[in-house]
Amino acid sequence: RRHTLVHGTGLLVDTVVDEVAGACGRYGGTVRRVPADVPATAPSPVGPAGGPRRHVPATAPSPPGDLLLALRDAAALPAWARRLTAGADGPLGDEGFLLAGSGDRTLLLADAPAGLLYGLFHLVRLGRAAFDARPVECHRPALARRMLDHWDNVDVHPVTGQVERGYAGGSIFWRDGAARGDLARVREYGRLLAACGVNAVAVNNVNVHASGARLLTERLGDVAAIADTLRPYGVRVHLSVTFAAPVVLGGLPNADPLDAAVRAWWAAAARRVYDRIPDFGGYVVKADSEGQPGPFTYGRDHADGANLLAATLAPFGGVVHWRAFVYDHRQDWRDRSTDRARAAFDHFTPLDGRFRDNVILQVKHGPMDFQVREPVSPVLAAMPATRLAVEVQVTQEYTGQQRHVCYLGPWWSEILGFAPWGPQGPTVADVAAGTASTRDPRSGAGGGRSATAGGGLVGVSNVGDDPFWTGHPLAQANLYAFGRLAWDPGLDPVAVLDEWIRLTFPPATTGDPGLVRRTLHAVLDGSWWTYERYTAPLGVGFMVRPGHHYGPDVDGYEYTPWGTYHFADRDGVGVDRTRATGTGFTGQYPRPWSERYEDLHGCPDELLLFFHHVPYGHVLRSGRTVIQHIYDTHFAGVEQVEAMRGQWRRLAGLVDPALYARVSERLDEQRRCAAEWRDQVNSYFLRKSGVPDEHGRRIW
Ligand code: BDP
Repeated sequence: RRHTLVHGTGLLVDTVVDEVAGACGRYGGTVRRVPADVPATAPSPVGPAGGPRRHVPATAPSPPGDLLLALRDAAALPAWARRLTAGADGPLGDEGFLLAGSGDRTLLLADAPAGLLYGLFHLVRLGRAAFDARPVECHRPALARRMLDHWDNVDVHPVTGQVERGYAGGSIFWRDGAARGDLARVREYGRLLAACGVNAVAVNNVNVHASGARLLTERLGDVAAIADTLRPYGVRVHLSVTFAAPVVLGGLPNADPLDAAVRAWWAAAARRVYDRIPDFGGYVVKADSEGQPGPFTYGRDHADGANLLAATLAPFGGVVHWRAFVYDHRQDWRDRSTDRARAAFDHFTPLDGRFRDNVILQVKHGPMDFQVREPVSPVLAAMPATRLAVEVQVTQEYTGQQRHVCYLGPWWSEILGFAPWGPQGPTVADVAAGTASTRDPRSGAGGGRSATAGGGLVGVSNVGDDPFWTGHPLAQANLYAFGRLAWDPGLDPVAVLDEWIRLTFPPATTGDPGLVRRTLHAVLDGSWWTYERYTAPLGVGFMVRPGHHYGPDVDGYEYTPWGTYHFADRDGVGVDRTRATGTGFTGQYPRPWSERYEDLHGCPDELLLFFHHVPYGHVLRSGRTVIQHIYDTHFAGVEQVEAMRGQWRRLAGLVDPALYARVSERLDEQRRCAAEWRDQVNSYFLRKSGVPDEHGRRIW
């Protein structure tokens, strides 16, 4: 029950006032709004600025504020606020904020409106503790770009449906080829994103089908409506565009990036977009990949393609997210050059230094495709003169499709914390932040100009129109963790999960808060490792059913042209990617990792089969043989899922019944599917190898 004073003007400050007013409606307290040019010390009452706002009562004389949310460039702060912030003069940036409290009074200060908004959600996260006496603390996002890509089709696509790789119902943006008439859900989504720290979305699928393509031209009004809805929460809208747009939309004979008519077409398109959406974020492009058109058709390279689009967006401050997921999906394994893991590096590293400043090369975190375990992509350590974004998959295409519990925070935290140049050097998070070369000159070596800023973190969204947003209610934790780790990659993923639990199951709304919290941790904390145990072993990946990618099919992709193989035979398993005898992929890493991965005995166990083909009797660093590891982990994984089910049952009657039922039903499916994985993988390897389980357990 606070008396809040909000000091500042602007759309996002309006949102802050609305949010506080909403809280006052629920919990009591008052909120007053002071325009930026009126001193915060002005006597009350001051009515709400910027026209009447929904929840803000026309203020009667009100008590002095004990919570002040203020823009630093606003008129003079009261003396108590100046005292609290003495010594904290550094810039907070576009999105940062400062929090300080005397016990009686709390101050949240920002340099820009977005900072106030993020600061407000920080207060919400802290709960009552936000109002304790506290020394000044400054918060600034480590990554400037924190983006979710929606693979939403504007129409329902005959093969991939409404949301490609979506497991949470239909699109929140689109229905029947147009924007949904009622965008109330989109506004709620904006709020959810701001609360997690996300500041950008791409609203349509990277595989751009006909109606998705038209968003750039005749359906631009739909995009503008979504942008208007998300703007109050500081979220900028981006569009996936097809590289063939000048042909399919503009009727030109080609889309050659060096053709003057093509350039003129893209320039006009950009002008039209910015006329309608002045803060439009930019484009996302999947080119020359899995059937999408691209510059290769015209004998041009990806720098030619990306720079063409970037040049047209630059005058308006837009960027191009150009995806590095480029490989030939129509080839079989012929020789070392056809290793799919090598493809992004081989295509893109020769282009380092050639991309414009407003091109962001968006690199999947691993060299293959969002598997439950992969090494970090070597591209992230090889393009010092290019802005790089790291792309992760929040939607659980390969991690249980939101039918399985799989909390991905620990996995992303490991990726972001990986140090490609060795433990003393910069991390993947530094690369995404654009600070790698300033942290360690080695990473800048060999490059031309250095990247002016990082490309940030991008996630493929897991959200749909499902009442729980994410299908599996516990998959919301992944959305939350994505945003929080993008803001601060150094956060402990278990602590982030704890935040999510407290916010999602507020103690006052559950039967036994301590038990609820312990149980959710027991179910979620280790769930990524559990998923890994019962699926493809030791980093080898895939083994999923072709097409939809749910459930096991050990040889499903083994003899197809997609480039995802395990090479199991009667003697052994794994992909030889060494320089000595294999594809040479290990040579794409800088030292020390090139050497560690190359060395059979130095390679981390969990990635062994990604880098090496070994006999079943090969002894891991853990002391177990590969074959026994496969059996043991698959039995253990299923047992852990059974334990998760037992833990969850303790919450019957303690949490929302609909949520309880949804999670229970999904845990049953997870148990069934995990056993299917165990039985197929174990029996496959028993039959191939002929080596029995040393514990004599029954294998299918
Ligand atoms: C793969 C998905 C496919 C996507 C592709 C991509 O199976 O649906 O189009 O990634 O990232 O993992 O473009």
